[in-house]
Amino acid sequence: HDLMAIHCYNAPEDTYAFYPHSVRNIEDLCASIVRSHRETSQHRLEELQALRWKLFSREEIQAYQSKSVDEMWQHCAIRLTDAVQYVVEFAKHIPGFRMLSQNDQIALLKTGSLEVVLVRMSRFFNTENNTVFFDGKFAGSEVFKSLGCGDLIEAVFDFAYGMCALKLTEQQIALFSALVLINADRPCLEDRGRVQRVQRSVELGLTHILHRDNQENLMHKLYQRMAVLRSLCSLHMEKLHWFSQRYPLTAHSLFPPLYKELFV
Ligand code: CLR
Repeated sequence: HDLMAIHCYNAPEDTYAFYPHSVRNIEDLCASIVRSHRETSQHRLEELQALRWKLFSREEIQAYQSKSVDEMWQHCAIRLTDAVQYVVEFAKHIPGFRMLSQNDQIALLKTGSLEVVLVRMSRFFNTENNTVFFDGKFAGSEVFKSLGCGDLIEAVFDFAYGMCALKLTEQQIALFSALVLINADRPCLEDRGRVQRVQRSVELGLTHILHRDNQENLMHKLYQRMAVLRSLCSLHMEKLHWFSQRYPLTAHSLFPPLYKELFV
């Protein structure tokens, strides 16, 4: 059980964040979430900006395209799992998250971690040529051809493009990611009321930031993005199901344990 690594101890110093009543507490809550996002974001925006024209060569693209289906799935599953691990770290430092039962922490991560990875993908996306930072360079959707799920890849790239169009700041991305994760409507929650209280505090934080930035109109668009995220994740599950029927050996012995635990 790899997710056990998130083993929760009560963190009394977080208690105030359960329901911040004053603006000061809302600001502290936002600051914690933004700090956690920054510390777990893998690459700073300036770094990515500097690399944005580092593209794969024709030969490198061909090498990805001539990988076998299972080889490419395994490769992508490893990359995704790595990204999920950073999201688990991010979650642990959202005030209130560690006060949830271990069951509820795991339930939220199971349904939300891939969604947060996809939100984070927009930071790694170049809209000028529709490429994503992958394996050290920027890759177009053709790089993922050998996975055999072009519709999923197109949908994921479209989503990243749409997220970029919102031009969110790092702080807005941080708060939105926290809101995607802390969702009291997820299945299998033990103490929905408690999750709801944490969710409300994060919602207050996001509202506060959007108000401060004079962008309240974004809230509605962000809720629309959340609906798209759900459909992407169910498409991912569908593809994974198809894949593991076809290649049970790879799915069972070559996928990273955390990937299996979350999705298979
Ligand atoms: C997302 C933001 C993370 C860093 C990161 C790591 C792996 C990347 C991912 C980002 C975006 C989506 C990605 C993934 C590896 C494979 C996956 C490019 C940039 C593509 C869409 C293929 C999905 C294949 C599944 C069907 C297994 O902080």
